[in-house]
Amino acid sequence: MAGTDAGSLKTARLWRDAALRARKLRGSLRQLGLGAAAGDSRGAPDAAQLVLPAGVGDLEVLNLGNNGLDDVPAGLGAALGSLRVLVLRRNRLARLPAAVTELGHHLTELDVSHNRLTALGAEAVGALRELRKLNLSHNQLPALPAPLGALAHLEELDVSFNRLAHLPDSLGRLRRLRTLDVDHNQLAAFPRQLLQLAALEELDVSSNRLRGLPEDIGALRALKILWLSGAELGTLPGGFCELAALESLMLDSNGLRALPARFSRLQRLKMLNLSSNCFEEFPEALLPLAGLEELYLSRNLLTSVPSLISGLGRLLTLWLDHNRIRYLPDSIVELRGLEELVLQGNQLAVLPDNFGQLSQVGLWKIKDNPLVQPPYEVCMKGIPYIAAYQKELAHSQPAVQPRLKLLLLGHKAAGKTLLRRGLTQDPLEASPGGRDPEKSSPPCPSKGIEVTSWTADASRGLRFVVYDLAGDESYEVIQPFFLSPGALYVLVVNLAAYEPRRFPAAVGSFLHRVGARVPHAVMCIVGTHADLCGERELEEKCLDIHRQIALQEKHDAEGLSRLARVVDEALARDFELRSASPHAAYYGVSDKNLRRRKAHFQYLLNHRLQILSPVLPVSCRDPRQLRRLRDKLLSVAEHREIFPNLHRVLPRSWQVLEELHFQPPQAQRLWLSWWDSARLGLQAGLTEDRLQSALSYLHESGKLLYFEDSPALKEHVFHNLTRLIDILNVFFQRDPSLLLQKLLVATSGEGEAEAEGPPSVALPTPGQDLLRAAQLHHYVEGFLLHGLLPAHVIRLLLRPHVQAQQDLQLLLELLEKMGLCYCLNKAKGKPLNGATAWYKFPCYVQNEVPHAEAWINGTNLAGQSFVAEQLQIEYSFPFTFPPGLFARYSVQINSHVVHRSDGKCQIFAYRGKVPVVVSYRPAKGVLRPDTLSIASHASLPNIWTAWQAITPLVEELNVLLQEWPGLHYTVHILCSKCLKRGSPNPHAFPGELLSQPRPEGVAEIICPKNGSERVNVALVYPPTPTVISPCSKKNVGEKHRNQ
Ligand SMILES: Nc1nc2c(ncn2[C@@H]2O[C@H](COP(=O)(O)OP(=O)(O)O)[C@@H](O)[C@H]2O)c(=O)[nH]1
Ligand SMILES: [Mg+2]
Repeated sequence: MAGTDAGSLKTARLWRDAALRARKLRGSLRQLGLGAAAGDSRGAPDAAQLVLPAGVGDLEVLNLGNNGLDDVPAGLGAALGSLRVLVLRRNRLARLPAAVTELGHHLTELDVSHNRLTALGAEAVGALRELRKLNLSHNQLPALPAPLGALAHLEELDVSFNRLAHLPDSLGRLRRLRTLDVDHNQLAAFPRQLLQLAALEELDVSSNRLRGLPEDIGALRALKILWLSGAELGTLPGGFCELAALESLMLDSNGLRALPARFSRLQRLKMLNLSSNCFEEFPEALLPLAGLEELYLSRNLLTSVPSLISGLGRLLTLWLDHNRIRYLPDSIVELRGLEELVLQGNQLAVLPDNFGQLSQVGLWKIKDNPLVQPPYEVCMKGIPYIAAYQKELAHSQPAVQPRLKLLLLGHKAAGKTLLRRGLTQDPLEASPGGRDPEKSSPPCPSKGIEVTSWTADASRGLRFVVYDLAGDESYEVIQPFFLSPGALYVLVVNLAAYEPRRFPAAVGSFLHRVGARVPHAVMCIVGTHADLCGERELEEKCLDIHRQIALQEKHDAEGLSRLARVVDEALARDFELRSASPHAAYYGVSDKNLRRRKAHFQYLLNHRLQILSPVLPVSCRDPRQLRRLRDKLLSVAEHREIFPNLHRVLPRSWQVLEELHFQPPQAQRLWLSWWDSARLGLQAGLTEDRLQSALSYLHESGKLLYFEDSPALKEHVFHNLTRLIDILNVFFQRDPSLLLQKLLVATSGEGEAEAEGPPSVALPTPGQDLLRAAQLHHYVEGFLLHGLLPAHVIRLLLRPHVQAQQDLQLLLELLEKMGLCYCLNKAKGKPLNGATAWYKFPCYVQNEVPHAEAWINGTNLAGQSFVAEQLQIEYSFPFTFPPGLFARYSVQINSHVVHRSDGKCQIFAYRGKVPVVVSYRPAKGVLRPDTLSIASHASLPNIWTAWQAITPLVEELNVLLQEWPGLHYTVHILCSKCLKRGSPNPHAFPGELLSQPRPEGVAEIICPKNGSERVNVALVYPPTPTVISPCSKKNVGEKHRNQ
């Protein structure tokens, strides 16, 4: 061995191992790879002290990539007499090694990409006379030597990502060149010598400042693929149309406004990308290109699409997003083959009739359009729903129904309820004398969430459905259900109590919450108690709120931009390099996952809350001020750009169906059976087969609840939202005396009403009253402490809302579906055989930690924990933690676990025989955000059992988090080694790895925390990638929730 230091010893071992490996695999040594395993480059040799093993004379392929080399071993050229392929990519070479010259006469492929080359020796290049493929990309070359043009056999040349300002004239002599990549250089014009390359089939000149193309570019007769992205072309010359062999053409980001008239001569064109240009008119010159399969016109200035587009009969992909298109031609439905249709971010209000015929469309994006016909709630569900709507519209008359959901949010005692009463009161009734609105309806303790219908403008039929969302924390679990897109949000602040330091609690947190649930929500801020503030005070407080909103917004946006930049930097480094640096952010994360992450940050940045300024001060006791506020709200609601929904067009039958549901006698009932609903449907002119689409729409638009996917619930229509909310309020008011009183009243009437009631609470004889009260007290206590209630007590609580046993059953199903409680002792779908069903409401659990004994006793953990490896997936929430998420999640995981034991912030449970722990840790200051983690353990050989235990829980959480499309959170896989060591600050691998397959041929991953410790790959990557990636935002913003 050449040296005695550790580096060269290691080098020697590398060589030997590789040689052995190669021999073992192939018998004779023809290929030798010395590429370091991912993550290994830091310890790799940096001096050229490599010594060749013996017997490499037959070697044909040598891969020295990814080794941090700044030279190659001396004598390499002489020893490798048969070498054809040499790979030196991802090293630190500053010049071509001398050995390359020696290999020249037999080398056919050379890859020196991703090095630090600043020059190529003319002699070295000239020696490579047999070369067919040469890759010099990602270096720092300012020029190429002329002898390059003498490589007569060269077929593929890649010099992309360098600093080339010119190409040598000799390049034109490469008569066999088929592909040439010169993209991402500093060329200032199209190099004319390239026009001599008659064999060229693929050319990439993107990202150079060409500022135009030569008129005779048509000389490239064989060219099939041409990349000209971001080349500052401005226009195309007429001669461009002579490139008759072209099949794929990228012309995005070139400031183009038009195509040359004879563009239609490019009859072989299959793919054309014209995105991010300046087309104001649809480029008609492309309409005769009958063979076109993919057309991208995203991010232009188009206002319309010609009806002749139907001539592009082979079209599979059509992207027209982010233009200003107001109408689509009816003929677009003739493009029957379309599979991708992207229309997001335009001005579309109406889709053509028969649009539903585009049944092949799988990729469909339509959000961010002011849709009214079909309304957004229909469009976002997909083409089949559009088809059903259009069919219905053809059957019955269209109807417009201006109605808007208005949500009052804010702290307890902010003035929401008084404001609502003041606003919704009949203006004629409120005399100008200033009668106290509170007196007209006597004050009562907060009833929780309330819904009222308010005809704000009778002449125009404009109606608000007002949701008064209780400010009390108890309602946090159910509040998010009511935050939905397309509503007008009113944040109420008590100005008399407001102080600048109370901003986060009174305003900031509400903005975060709404923004996380409904990214683009429209919000105005109303300050109440204006009558109790001095004029100056009023002004200062409003100004302070205004200023702090702007500050918070700026802070959040900057934070997101910073995070987006980290993704950009990671992307710029490209996958292989990323996989070699365990200490870097996004270590090992695939380009696809990074791009997805990037897109999500972009989405978050582009969909901030729309906060209407200024803060509107009002005294809820002054009718005149209330009237002014009402007019203000009306003018906001009437804004077509902000609330297109207000003008949505419905088939009259759907509207009649809705009205019938809310007419007596059925209006009073808590729910209707499907058959009741179907009867109303017939009255509205809807046959049974058409009822489903109508109900689905009414569900999406928040008029009623109809769960078409739930076997337990789909036979029912929950149309009485007011009463449902009353029922929810019963569970969430958390007042022990109220609860007890309800139970006592209910049981006192037990005897007559309930013959089949459970014995424990039935049979009230006078002497047992005390006993009964004590028992009920016990239940209430158990509920408020542990969230536990038996079904028969729930039934008592729900008097008089729920009477019959099957009604109770249905209601409990509904609560489970909403994720508010789960049944402790019922296996899904199986009957209980008469036993009492117990229900658990996780949001009520008070004990800090679960009963650990329950967890430990069940297993043979003792003794095993020494060999067990920890798996822990951690979600952190830097801006805001979704209210009620832990409680909702507790319910959601119930079908996956057994033997669970719940604490306020922790759940111990089992997946089969494997233990799992779910923990929530509230934020501590700004440095420690809220986290939610899912953990399990197993011995290394059995680690797949731990993965099997946590993977479904991870996927379940990802599904739940999709209800929060505007939420920023990160996912990490904590390092097992660090966890085992008990490190307080374990290393965190990017959670994206969960959705990636294990890297091939890699056994260990490096944890940079503890002196580059190696972690078995099975402790970082699951055996099979998770289905839903943590950052995937499928249907971002297209959440279908009640509205
Ligand atoms: N003087 C005055 N009192 C108000 C005003 N708005 C609300 N209040 C009172 O503030 C208290 C809390 O109001 P309420 O509407 O119940 O608040 P909520 O918890 O947000 O619904 C009640 O006593 C209201 O009468 C206002 O503008 N001026
Ligand atoms: Mg209230």
